[in-house]
Amino acid sequence: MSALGPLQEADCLSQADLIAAISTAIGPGAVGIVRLSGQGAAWALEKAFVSQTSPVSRPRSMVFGKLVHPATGAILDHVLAAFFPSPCSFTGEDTAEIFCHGGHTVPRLILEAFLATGARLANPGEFTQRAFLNGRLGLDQAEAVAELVAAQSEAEAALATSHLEGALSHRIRPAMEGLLGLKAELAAILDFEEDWDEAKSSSLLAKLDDLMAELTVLRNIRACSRVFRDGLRLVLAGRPNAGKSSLFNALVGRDRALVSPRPGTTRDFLEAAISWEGLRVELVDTAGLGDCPEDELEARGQEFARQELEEADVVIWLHPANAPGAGPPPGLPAAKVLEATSKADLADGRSSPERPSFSALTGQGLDNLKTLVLEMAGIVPGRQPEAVPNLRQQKALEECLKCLSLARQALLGCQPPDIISLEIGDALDSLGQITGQILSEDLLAEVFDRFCVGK
Ligand SMILES: Nc1nc2c(ncn2[C@@H]2O[C@H](COP(=O)(O)OP(=O)(O)OP(=O)(O)O)[C@@H](O)[C@H]2O)c(=O)[nH]1
Ligand SMILES: [Mg+2]
Repeated sequence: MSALGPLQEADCLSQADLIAAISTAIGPGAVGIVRLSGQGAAWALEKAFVSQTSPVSRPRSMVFGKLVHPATGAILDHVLAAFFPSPCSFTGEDTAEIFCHGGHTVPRLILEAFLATGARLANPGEFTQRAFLNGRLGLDQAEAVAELVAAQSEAEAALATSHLEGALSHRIRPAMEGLLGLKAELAAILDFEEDWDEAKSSSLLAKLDDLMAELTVLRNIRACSRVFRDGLRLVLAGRPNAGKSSLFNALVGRDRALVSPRPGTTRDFLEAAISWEGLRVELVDTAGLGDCPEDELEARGQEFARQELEEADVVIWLHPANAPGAGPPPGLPAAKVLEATSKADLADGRSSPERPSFSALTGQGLDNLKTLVLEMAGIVPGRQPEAVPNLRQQKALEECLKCLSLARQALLGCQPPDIISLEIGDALDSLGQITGQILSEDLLAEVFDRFCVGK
């Protein structure tokens, strides 16, 4: 197994057919980018781009010129073009990029001009897929490209960038090398009939345990760091009239939810995304959970609220200072509930001193509430993990650990070395699915179908 490194200039890639796509979002915008990659990119560029100097003769430089339709000769736009010869391009193939005016029409006309030269429309993620297949990126790094494009907060973007740097495979590769070492030791026992004694087996067991511990740490990261990937779901709950919608509005910074002195105002739940310390927080306002709902609608609202309590990462349970009521429903894990006193401006010395208090009306105590929520979610501002597996990678890690515990059992049960080696081989295959060293059509589709066209 060798680490995937950047290709050397001398490496020659066989190039796939020519693909083209608009790489920027469609809609009003100053600049649009149309991208071409594959065999014949230089030819297609020279057919449709007219300038004093050919970008093909000045690789990796921006050249100003006119983009014309190759069949009609109609001038479509004044553009900048750049040519990146294989293998030193994003995809590893000959690539051309056209920087044109943005909007709904010009990029599309330019794309059509290239399709007229014989290029075909790229599939979703096909540029990144080619970069991966040509060894420019590991599979985990290719997935990081999609994560970066989809990032909705600074925290998600920082994590995706660290994945793009290869943070995940940097943690997985040493484990893969360790497992290959174990396989080699087992093969030596088989091939050279080395002694298969207790000393040998306990030395293998110690090494296997170390590798399993390493991988278990990585497997467990997701559970405690998921919020950096997926954002934090913060649910505001309490009895009717507790001040949930007022807190929701205060945190969102505008009047988004209806507020009224009449209990039972909120029925449907309301969601809004806000950013705290660069972290995406999905804020949810819910219907009040009273003793007995007055009608069918209130009952359904309460059902929604209970569902939201289940799905929350953190729940703020509000006790109004002027009418303290019951706590959260039983069964809700205490570790995710922050009980707080609302309407602190009406306190009259009645609020419980152990609970944090705030007033949505005056803004008093809101900063403290935010700090407490972040603490409960285990978030230390500025300290976030470098690698958090996505769901696909997590599944592969779980599978790998399952195979390794089978190998461990086989080792403890004094099974023949080839049985143990088989399990370790399966564990290696699971890790290889994270880095992309083990590939299948299904795996490629699972990863790249989630991309957008042009990436
Ligand atoms: N003085 C004071 N009044 C508040 C405060 N927060 C909410 N209220 C009042 O309390 C009443 C209920 O507020 P809401 O925010 O609608 O309460 P809710 O929990 O969303 O109520 P339901 O949706 O009916 O369950 C309104 O009259 C608000 O003006 C506060 O911090 N101070
Ligand atoms: Mg409400």
